[in-house]
Amino acid sequence: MKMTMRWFGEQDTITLEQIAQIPIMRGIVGTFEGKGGDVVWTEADFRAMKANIESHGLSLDVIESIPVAEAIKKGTPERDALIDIFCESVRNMGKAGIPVLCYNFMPVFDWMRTNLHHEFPDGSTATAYDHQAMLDYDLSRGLEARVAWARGYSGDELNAIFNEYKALDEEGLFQNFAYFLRRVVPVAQEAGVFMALHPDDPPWPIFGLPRIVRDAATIQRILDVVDSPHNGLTFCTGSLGALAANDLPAMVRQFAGRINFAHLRNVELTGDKSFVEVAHTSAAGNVDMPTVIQALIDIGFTGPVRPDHGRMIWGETGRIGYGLYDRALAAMYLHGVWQGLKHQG
Ligand code: DNO
Repeated sequence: MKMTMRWFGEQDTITLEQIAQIPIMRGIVGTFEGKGGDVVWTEADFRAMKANIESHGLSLDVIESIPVAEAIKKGTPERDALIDIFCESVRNMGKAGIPVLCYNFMPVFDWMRTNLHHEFPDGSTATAYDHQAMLDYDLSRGLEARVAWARGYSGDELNAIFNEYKALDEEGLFQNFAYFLRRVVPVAQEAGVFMALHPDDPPWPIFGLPRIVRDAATIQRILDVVDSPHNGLTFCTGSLGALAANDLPAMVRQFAGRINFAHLRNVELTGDKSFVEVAHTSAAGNVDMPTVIQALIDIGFTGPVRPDHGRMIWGETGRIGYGLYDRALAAMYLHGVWQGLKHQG
């Protein structure tokens, strides 16, 4: 296992110096924030990011994410040109020597929460998702930007989006995903890049848009489209842990050899399709972290791992889920559990 931390680039208020001061931190999960999947991400840009990170004694292990254009998910005629662009970016990652690409295939919206400031009795805050609150939104009034969304949407925009996706059911989305994988995975393989699909978050449809990466069966079907370690997974315990039926250690074992990256975080389930993000420690929520880590050790996982969404603690303000303090605590916790279990084994 190699401990890494997500860093959003120069505009991140958290610096590489700060990250490098976390004792066990070895790598960075980087991105070019705001850059779309409709332009080629160049080798020169990747190399510049890598050199900057390496000058702080860290390595650039993962790009999270190159966005997959909506036309690819919808399967409209422009998709071929956009897949070519995606492939070119993957080739450039390979040339720059960056081994893992985390990406997702969620229509339109990335991770979604209904409350960005859930307050715990100790005064810390985190995000929460309540399905009923989601269903109660009056979408005709639009939606403000959410955690991973660069912007909000007006009621008219939402209406247009839902119309464009109206004809697409889960099977249609799967077929479009399979088309994408058959084109991209061979390129990734040649480039030496390991694709790492992020599960849907939350792992069920929102706003009636299909979502298809949620449990062992749906993931297995996607991995089987192209049977290659380059067609792999980001094992995200927070996303998959939001479904109580998901047996996380069993899933780790099932996907041995196909897990290219791990996001380790915890959620507390608060009802049907409802949860709160909590501290990473086992006692704080429903994810039993040592059993997941034990499973990763058992399958011989040596890839990058990162703490995921943290709480806001000690008065920190900033990017929700991506403050420094709680993620640094989490990294130390995850490392400690890992080291302890390895020495026992
Ligand atoms: C949230 C992240 C996701 C993830 C993308 C991967 O913090 O885990 O936004 O980066 O879904 O493409």
